[in-house]
Amino acid sequence: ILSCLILTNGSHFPRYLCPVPPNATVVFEVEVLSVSKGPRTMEAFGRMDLDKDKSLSKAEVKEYLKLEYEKGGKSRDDPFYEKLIDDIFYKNDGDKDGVISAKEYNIYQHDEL
Ligand SMILES: [Ca+2]
Ligand SMILES: [Ca+2]
Repeated sequence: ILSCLILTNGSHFPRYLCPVPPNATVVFEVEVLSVSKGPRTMEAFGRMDLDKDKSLSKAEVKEYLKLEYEKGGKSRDDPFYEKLIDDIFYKNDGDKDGVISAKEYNIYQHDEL
């Protein structure tokens, strides 16, 4: 188990390389997930957070959606984005203050998994 621990901490891969007790596997997977998903999640958040105030306003999410859709060659009209944003904020803005905080965004990402 000790050698497994070292392997797991050093890289994203070797969670299945060595046998571990059932309980330990869960812990390892959580650790591996938090390592491999965490930075990517926050990177996407940072890209959306244009004014870097660590929260996403509706305008920022809209900008991001527009960019993403235009990148895919499928630009949409405003009502389309508004509806999407309403849905996103309905699901993610847990305290209903009109912005998605980093914490709320992270919770959303985990739900998606
Ligand atoms: Ca912001
Ligand atoms: Ca909020």
